[in-house]
Amino acid sequence: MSENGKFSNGQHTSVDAIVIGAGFAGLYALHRLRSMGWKVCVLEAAADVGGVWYWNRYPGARCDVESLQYSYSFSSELEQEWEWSEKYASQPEILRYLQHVAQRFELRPDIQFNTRVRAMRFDEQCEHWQVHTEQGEVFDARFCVMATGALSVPRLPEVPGISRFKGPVHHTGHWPHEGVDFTGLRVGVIGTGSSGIQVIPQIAKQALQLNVFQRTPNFSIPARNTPLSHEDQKAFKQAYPAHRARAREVGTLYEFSDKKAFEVSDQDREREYERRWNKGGVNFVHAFTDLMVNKTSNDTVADFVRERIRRVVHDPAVAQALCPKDHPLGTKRICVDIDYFETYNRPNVRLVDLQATPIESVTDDSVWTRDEAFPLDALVCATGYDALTGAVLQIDITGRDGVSLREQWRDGPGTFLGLMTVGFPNMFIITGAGSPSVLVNMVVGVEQHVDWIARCLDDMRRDGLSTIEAEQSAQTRWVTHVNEAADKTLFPLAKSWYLGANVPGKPRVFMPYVSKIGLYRAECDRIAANNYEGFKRAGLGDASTAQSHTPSDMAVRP
Ligand code: N01
Repeated sequence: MSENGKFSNGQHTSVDAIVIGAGFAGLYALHRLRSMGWKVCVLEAAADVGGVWYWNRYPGARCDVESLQYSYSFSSELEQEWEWSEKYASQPEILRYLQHVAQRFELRPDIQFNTRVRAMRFDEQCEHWQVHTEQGEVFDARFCVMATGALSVPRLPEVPGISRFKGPVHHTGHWPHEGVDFTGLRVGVIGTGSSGIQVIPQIAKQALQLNVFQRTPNFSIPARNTPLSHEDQKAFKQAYPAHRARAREVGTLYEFSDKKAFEVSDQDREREYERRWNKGGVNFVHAFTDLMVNKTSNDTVADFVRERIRRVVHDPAVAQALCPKDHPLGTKRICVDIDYFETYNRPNVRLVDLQATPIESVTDDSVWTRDEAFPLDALVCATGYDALTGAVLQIDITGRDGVSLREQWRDGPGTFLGLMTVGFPNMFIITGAGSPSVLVNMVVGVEQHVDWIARCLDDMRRDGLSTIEAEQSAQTRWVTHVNEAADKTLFPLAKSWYLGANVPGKPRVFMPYVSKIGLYRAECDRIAANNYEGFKRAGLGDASTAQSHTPSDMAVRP
């Protein structure tokens, strides 16, 4: 890289692989590919590493996977030396961790920051990708790795007049770096998903008045966050090899049950929910094996949580409005909170139930529902993301025969293994639609994808090949398999972002692959070992070779 922090100095730059994004996925992709001798450059829109953890600086932001697990496993030195301060790490701590990783593995020299990719074109003649940035630079590489994140394109609510609001409007996914002081202000928060549920208790402590505009109530489980002592960590770290090996099979080390909900007595079931509720976290949804596949079983756990909400929230009408009713528990990403429901007992917090009185407009100083005006000084939108496909489709990508990815995915993302899509050779997507992705610990998913890509590139180099691309028949079968896997569960019953339901006009396709990551990993490895069955691989100018692929019989488990 040149002295001004740029690769290209305004000129055309050629490398072996371009990685787009410097979050968990991009950093590991750079480290892994570079260590195999590839010349790699990372293009990152932000001014530093971190991905979502760079942007999501809202108060209360923290991960709902335990910090000792939400971390890289590729370096035993790294996992031993880094000390986490809490069971669930806060955003600043995760960002510091990723900055440390960048420093420790000397990644920054190969990352160009403040560089947003605008377009990508596959040049069929030389079988290279040309990558165009918003600043007009052009990068060129045989391989492209989309490490663009599953939840990285924030969405503002489609509320008439929101642009007229005179006060500040902050999206949780794009929070000001200098922080926001809400002291003495009348604040409105729109959205009660994972981000809203984290930010609301924090703003409530500062604001003069907080109005929470809730369209759909969500299930949330107390985090029971605690500081992590050195001794706690030491014990876990000593067993890291075994923990990581297990995580590669199951994603996150939850306490998995081996019983169905009705295999135990009503009292024992209640006791188990109670025990897990007191322990806290996502572990709660693994109380019984059939909670995600049997609606009657799921009703028992949903009733338990609704009862807890009623116990915590003093005003029965508010408690009732906070009780989720329209989807089974866990079919939208379960939320994990610190004092969320308790916050509604504060005198300065009011729940505005948009199902009773929808937002009609925003004026320069107020949010208007059908029944009332809410004068506000600041507005916070915790209104989510264009998930899984948003970041990839934000880039104007053109593959073989001038086909645009936006056009190809008009009816939903088609991928083979979630890793590649037909007609876009040498373009890999990390934790994209069609892979377990957001349904598992993202770091485990990221490492699995990067390792597979690294092996794939190495095999191509060994075999003297220049292109790899998904084969249509394999992709069609994979998409069918992913849909069937989701249909065996309760997931499709929720209007969730997993399904694209939060973005008007987005095709309703269940995007993540519901599978244990170990089974998915085995399938990816089997395909690679079987001469990349289902992919076409070719040398420059060669006739392509394709292998037929049928998904092996993979058990489905959320
Ligand atoms: O976004 P969401 P998020 N008018 O899409 C509401 C991860 N994450 O940023 O449900 C009114 O879940 C919308 O209402 P409805 C995690 O995977 C993890 O909270 O569409 N309301 C909903 O309440 C998570 O699932 C962590 O009716 C509107 C909310 O906005 C994912 O990111 C922390 C509206 C959006 O919820 C996304 O979470 C944070 C409108 N026009 C995030 N439009 C942790 O690890 C939208 N809404 C803890």
